[in-house]
Amino acid sequence: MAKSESITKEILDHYYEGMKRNHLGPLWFDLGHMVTKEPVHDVEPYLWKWSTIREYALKAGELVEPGKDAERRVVYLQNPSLLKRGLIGYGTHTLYAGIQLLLPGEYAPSHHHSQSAIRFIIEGDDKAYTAVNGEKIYMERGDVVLTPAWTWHEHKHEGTEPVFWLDGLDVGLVRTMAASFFEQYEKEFYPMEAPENYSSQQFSMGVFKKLNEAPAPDEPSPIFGYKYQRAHYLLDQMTEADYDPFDGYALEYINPKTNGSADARIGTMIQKLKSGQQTKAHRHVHSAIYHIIEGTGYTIIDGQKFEWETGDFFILPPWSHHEHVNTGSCDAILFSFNDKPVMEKLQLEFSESYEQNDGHQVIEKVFVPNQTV
Ligand code: 1HN
Repeated sequence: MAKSESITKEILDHYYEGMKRNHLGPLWFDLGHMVTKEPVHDVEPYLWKWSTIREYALKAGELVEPGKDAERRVVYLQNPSLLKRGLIGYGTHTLYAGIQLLLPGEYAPSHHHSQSAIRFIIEGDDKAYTAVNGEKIYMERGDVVLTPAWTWHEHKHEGTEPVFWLDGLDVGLVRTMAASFFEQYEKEFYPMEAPENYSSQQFSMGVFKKLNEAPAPDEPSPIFGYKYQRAHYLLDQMTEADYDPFDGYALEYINPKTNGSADARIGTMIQKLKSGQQTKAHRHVHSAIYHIIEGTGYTIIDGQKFEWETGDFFILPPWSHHEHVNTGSCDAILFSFNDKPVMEKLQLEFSESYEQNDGHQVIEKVFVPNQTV
């Protein structure tokens, strides 16, 4: 590394030690650590069985009460690879997933925060609602409910059966940006300001705009509730021409004002694979958390096989080759949420297909979840 013979090891050692003491560094050694050829990360894939999550969430129903012992009664998914770095509540480096349980008659009080949140209803029959800025959105199995950043939201159960849903938030992203704010509403409930399910009903009979209405690229979605019935119908209408080699029959939830992602920062997708279908492998910068709405199959992530069935959750880390296989006799339907909108806005999104072996990975390892109870 020395420029000339006269520069001795002693001179260099003295120089580098002095640099260190003064909290300076030589870029000629360290550029490769800072600017890597490809994304480098500590996010490992993981899979949780629904039977385990459900058992722990139900038990929480006996142990803690929302609005009293807990702001929310939620069992969250902790990625073990990120806990090693002290990152509590991280599913991926940007995304959090938790399972919330609300029992008949219960409520969770109104609050807001700078994190965006999406919800996917796992068990529910339209008798519990999330109120978003004073609008009640009733929640049925398979529905997606948005509570975009800073919207006031609360939950209440008016029915007779337990309701479980997935909460997906951009906890890691907001933490990295040092931008977390949280505030409780001054009362337990925010005033009801809009008719029930108003935002979704307003758009269910067609989407219109006033003549003088300008495009609104930064406006949040006017829809807070996306019904499963509609998503399922649209998936069933898709033809061979709509089949995506990497994602099968896939739909993204959108904001009709912008045509972009329904939530500005958290992307949401539903996809279907028919019996026996197998997608081709690719990888992208954005990370995702998957939930199996129904079906049986597996996903290969960087050569590791993750076997799944209805209700399971798995982590798709950034920049990891992945392909999905439906091994069941019925359709497999997968919901996922991701950080793609952020990557796209920051011009960091990039993807590439797996070129070897006709686009399919070789299975080198089979994942076994840690089931110590
Ligand atoms: C939150 O506000 C909810 O409103 C659920 O139901 C989970 C996890 C982290 C931060 C805020 C909710 C949350 C959360």
